[in-house]
Parts: sequence; C-alpha cells; structure tokens
Amino acid sequence: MKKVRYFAAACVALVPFLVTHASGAAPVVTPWHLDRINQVSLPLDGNSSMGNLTGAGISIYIVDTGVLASHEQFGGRVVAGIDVPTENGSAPIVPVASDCDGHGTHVAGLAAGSTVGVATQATIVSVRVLDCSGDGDVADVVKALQWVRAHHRSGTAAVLNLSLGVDLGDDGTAIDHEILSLIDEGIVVVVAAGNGDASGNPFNACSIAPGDVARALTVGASGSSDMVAYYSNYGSCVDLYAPGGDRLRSITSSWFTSPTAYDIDAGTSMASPLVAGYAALLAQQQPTLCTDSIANAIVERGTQGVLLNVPAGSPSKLLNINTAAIPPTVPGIASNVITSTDGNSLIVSWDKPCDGGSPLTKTTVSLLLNGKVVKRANVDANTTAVRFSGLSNGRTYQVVLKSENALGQGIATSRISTVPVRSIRRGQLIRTTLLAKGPENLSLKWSVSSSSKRVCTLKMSPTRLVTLRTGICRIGLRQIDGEVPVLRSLRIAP
Ligand SMILES: [Ca+2]
Ligand SMILES: [Ca+2]
Repeated sequence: MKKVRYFAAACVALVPFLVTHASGAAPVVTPWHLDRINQVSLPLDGNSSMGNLTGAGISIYIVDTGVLASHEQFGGRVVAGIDVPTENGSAPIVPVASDCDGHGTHVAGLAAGSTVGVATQATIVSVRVLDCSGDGDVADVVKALQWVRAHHRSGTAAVLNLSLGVDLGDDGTAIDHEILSLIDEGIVVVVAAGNGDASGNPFNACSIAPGDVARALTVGASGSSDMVAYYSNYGSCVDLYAPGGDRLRSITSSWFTSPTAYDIDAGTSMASPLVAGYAALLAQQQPTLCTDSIANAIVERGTQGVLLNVPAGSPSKLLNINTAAIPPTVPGIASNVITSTDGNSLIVSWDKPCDGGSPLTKTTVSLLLNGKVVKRANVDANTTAVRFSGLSNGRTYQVVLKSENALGQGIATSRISTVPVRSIRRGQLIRTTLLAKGPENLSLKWSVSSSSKRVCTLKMSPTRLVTLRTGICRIGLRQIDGEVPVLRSLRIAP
C-alpha cells in the first residue's frame, strides 16, 4: 500500500485521500463502481446505466490537483477555474488548472467522465489547490473556496467535491467556515471521509475538516464485496458509503499522463466523486431545490443493511442512484444582500433563494432600527430590490429577508446591518464604500450607466451610476464573477 501524504510550506498537512495507485490499466466498458451503485444488492448485473439524467447544465467544482481537460472522458466539458499554486508562483503549468499529479483527473473522471463517471454530461470546473507534488495548504484551499463562491451564479444548482482534508487542529475550521457559506450559497458539497492516519489506521471522520461539517455529504469507501474498506474513516460524521476500492479491486478512471490514459486507485477520494456525480443528476432534474434537500435525499436513499463490517456508530448506507423526484420544501434564504444609500432612502437588493421546488410567492423585507421593525415590504417573487424612504440621516438600520412558497415561509436571513443613511450633496467627494455594502469577502465592481447623462461622474473607474434626479445619484452595486474589488471615490457633479 502506498500512502501519500502531502505537506504544505506552513507544515499543515493536506491529504488527498488516496491509498493505492497503479497506472496503465485499460479502460473498462462496465466499471464495477458504476455497476454497483445502480442496483440494491450484489451480485453485479453488468448494467451501469444511470438512466436519462446526465448532469447536463450542472457544474461540478473539483477542488484538487487540477484536471487534464483534454482527456477523452471529458469531451471538452472542463472549465479552467482558479489555479492557486500557479498564482502563488510555486508550480506554473500550462494550460491553467491542468493536472501534473493525476489525482484530480482521476476524481473528475469518477464524477463526470463519459464512461467511468456518474454525471456524463456535467460541466467540470477545475479548481487547483495542490501542486505537482500534491502539496497545498489551508490558506490556498480557503482562497479557492472563496473563488468558487464568487464564481457560482446564485440561484443555480451546483456541486463541489473535495477529496482531501486536514486535521481540524491544523486550522481546518477555516475550511469548514467556507464550506458552510458555499452550502448557503446553493452548492451541494461532497467530501471524502479520509483514509486513516499515517499508519493506515482509520479514525473518526469528525476530527478532520471538512469531513466534520454536518451539512456536507461525507463519504466513506466500500469494496467490491460491499465490505467497508479497511482504510475508511468512520463515525457519525460519515453520511454514507460509496465504492472506493480495496485490496481485491480498485477503481479505474482517467489519468493525467495523456488524453487516453487510465489508472486504478483506491480511497475515499474515489468514493466521494461518485456521490458528487449523483448530486449533479438530481440537481439537473430539479434545479431549484435547496441544497439540503438534495443532500438529505442522497442519504435517505442509501441502501440500508447491505454493507459488511460497518464500524460502530457509522451509517449502514451504500450509495444508491435513485432519480425519483424529491418532494418540495419551503424556500431557502436570499443571498448577496446589498444595501446602498440614496438620499434619505435605503435600497436593498438580493439574489433570489432556492425556491425549494415550488415557485416563490413572495418575499418579505423587514427594516429594523434598534432591534424593532420600523418598515416592512412585501414583494412578488420576481422582485429582487426594494426602496425604503424617509429614513433618518446618519442612522444604520438592519434588514431581514424571508421568502415564501405554497408550502410556507422559509427561514429568515440573519439581521444584516445596512450602510448608514446619507444625503449626498452636489459636488461632494465620497468613497463608494460608504454608500453601499455587500456580503463579506465578495468582490464588488462599479460601472457607469449609459443613462447617467453626465449628472454623476466618477473620479476613478467604478460601477453603475444611475441618475435619479438632477444632482443626486443612486448607486447600483453588482457582484461580478471573479473580479478584483474596485472600490474608489466618486464625485457627485454639480
Ligand atoms: Ca448494476
Ligand atoms: Ca453530513
């Protein structure tokens, strides 16, 4: 057994969860890992069909060593996302976010390869956090996950796979924090449970990040005879098992050495992307579902009682591809809530939440001052901005949003502090940051609206500036995918 352990410059170990590796295996027509998960019990029936769903239109973010985009399994479906090691200057590779290790290409193949993967038409977004030696550190993973959050278009279903992890004590909570915000943002997050310690002894998956995140799908590994794999971490943080291979039979998938290369690996790294592929199928079928609905359905549908040697405290559930419709729920919570000031008004804008599978009927926006609701607006499902007028200059308010569908009211957002209400005088020079406020860690960019008619001019090069009436300007703020923040001063022209 070859145990691969990677060390970051900061002496924090980020471990791709892979236990064995052998190259040169030929592609197989019916991989056992796919054959197994579309049926309830052994023996294998030789059928690996996933039905009519393919994951088409759904992005799966593969946070790993990169992905060989030209591999025949991907048919041009790989999008180069962020490449943190190259950005850090440590290991430039061409093309960007390609793979010089192999792990990420193998994992991506299992999630979305055309014959070795589950979601055969999903889009793969390569998010490279580990370099050619498989080294990476927590800060790089955090940076990559923040990039994913900005890149993801709110309100569209997506999936993220992390076949790596770190001890919670090695600043793993920093990764957990980002994972939770991705789930809130509408991304189904699937993570590997891990392959035990340096000596190969499995341990409780609750002691690694992000395997310990309850709302993530944490996946253990099983072998070809349905035995829980000898290396697989265990415990209550494991949600379900999926084929990851063992000493008898490993998992065949795409490899980075050429567009026609394959290899066999075993590990929870291989089990996790099978679940990610399944999540993409469900997301394609019901793209407005909230992420927790998809995650819960995947766990509930796991086949109970077929696994052997299940460790005490671990669930006896094996991945089972079941594409029945998922019942609708109440809506999720709005994201990207932005507040901007306009004279004695506040403008609140947001991105629509997941509707839970039943159309939104209304959104209620409450404005609070000193903890008391002072104004409330009920708007229809398609409205994503409201104006509150007649407010007190210099005061900071709070907003709370809650959406509703036929099943009832969703959970309210937390109380979000607004910018202070501020009158803008002609000729005043003011920093744009004082006029509007968006979510933390998100990039904000400004541009000038063509309707500004030179009433408002910008000193630097920021955003959308819309004339409200002569001499007074309204600021519109929009998050731009992957852009660097541009927050400058603007001048309100006479
Ligand atoms: Ca089968
Ligand atoms: Ca979980």
